[in-house]
Amino acid sequence: MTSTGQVERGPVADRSPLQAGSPPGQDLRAALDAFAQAGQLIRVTEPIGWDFEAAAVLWRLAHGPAVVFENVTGYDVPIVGNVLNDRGKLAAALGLTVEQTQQRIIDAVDRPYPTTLVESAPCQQIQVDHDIDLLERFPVPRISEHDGGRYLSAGVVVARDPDSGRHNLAIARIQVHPGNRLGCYFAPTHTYQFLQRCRELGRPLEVAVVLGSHPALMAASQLLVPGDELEHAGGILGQGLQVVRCRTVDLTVPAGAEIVLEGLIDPTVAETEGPFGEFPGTYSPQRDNPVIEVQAITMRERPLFQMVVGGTHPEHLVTGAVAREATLLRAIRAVVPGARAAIMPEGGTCRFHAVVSITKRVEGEGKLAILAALSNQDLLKRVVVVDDDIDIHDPVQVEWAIATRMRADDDVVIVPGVKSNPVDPMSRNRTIAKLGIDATLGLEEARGRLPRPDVPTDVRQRIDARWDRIMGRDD
Ligand SMILES: Cc1cc2nc3c(=O)[nH]c(=O)nc-3n(C[C@H](O)[C@H](O)[C@H](O)COP(=O)(O)O)c2cc1C
Ligand SMILES: [Mn+2]
Repeated sequence: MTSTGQVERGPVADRSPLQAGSPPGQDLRAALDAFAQAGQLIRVTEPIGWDFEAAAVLWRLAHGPAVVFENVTGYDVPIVGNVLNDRGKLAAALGLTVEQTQQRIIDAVDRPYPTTLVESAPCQQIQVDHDIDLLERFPVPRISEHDGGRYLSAGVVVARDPDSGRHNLAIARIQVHPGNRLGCYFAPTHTYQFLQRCRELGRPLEVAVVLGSHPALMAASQLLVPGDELEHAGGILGQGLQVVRCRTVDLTVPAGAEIVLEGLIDPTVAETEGPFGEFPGTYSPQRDNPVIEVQAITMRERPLFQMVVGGTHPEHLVTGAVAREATLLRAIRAVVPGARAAIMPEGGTCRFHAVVSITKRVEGEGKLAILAALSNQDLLKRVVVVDDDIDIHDPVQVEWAIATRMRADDDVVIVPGVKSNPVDPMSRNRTIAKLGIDATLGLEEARGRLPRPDVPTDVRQRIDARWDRIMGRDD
């Protein structure tokens, strides 16, 4: 694997704004256009099967371009993947740098944009409300070898809080059975809580599964805040999200979606779902889980079918990372104003580990950042805090900071027995120990210290300017 730093600082991340002066588009097609301009899109015309083959190609291009499979065996619907497999993709779709994107997501939490309701929408060009056989209509892929079946893996589940009425977004794995029944899994976060509330109220939960989304919507779906996530998606886009009313459920969905499945979850029903290859690099077991009964499909005329490769594929990891990193940084900044950036690296599955850089102003801020970070997310169980001269995207620099700025007896914090998340394969009795490493220098130690050994900057620049000649290349 190449170093994460190289991946994230690639040509996509460093692009200047794509459409200076004009707002970015809001749908998957606009994002694909942005990727194409950045040289980050491939259209495959060779026949590719939904049965592991699309996943195999996306694995081979793990951190690479987005892919449109134009010719999927047996279907007239293209598959799209690798839309958010690299932080630079979201940045490119927004016309921002990776650093600006992190700040944009933080701002989106504090400043949601109201949605704009439209009457007619691309996602309702075609409407189907009978003979709903999803496997006949869509090239639903098989992804990992031991998955229990064919899965929608990029479906954003839209639902409303039964009490407040606000809209929530959550990507969930969804197993497609023949006909109109979908098996799905919800960890005990918002959608799960809504379902519990519906059980108390004795009514079904209305849902819409949105397939084919702008990466800003995918990122918004991963926010761990209790706001209206359609409005937060607008905040990330920097413009109000256009939405349209669903036809058979009381929900609104992004007007530019490719495919929308409208349905109900009866909270008293559970059927077999799984196994499914999950982000920790383990399979979730087969269990009795909720079922969505699809009652209507709306879609574009020639829709694109979006997928995310499950398991430790970078798209499953990074899609979950961008919002988590931003809200983590926001929480740390509330107590350590000099917190500069946060990353949840792929080695830690973009969920379990974080690295945070701070400009330390007061002694003890490293430890304070640890405490703020570890309490911010249930999955997060190891955080490393470094000084602002460390590039947190470069695992070698982070390790160097730990090697040269940490004393294990003073700088390590372990909190045992913290409530964990059930998807952590190491949780025991539903708890986990959390680890913090303060790899920042003490203020006194930092004072008067010479910089890291290197040649003088002006000499380096002189040598750079003469480089081709020194290497014997003609100009
Ligand atoms: C590709 C992908 C697949 C996911 N699958 C699931 C899933 O099957 N069940 C689940 O609870 N969360 C899943 N997640 C994580 C949730 O989408 C995420 O935790 C989200 O913030 C939950 O939203 P909520 O807090 O509003 O419920 C997945 C995330 C990604 C990126
Ligand atoms: Mn939520």
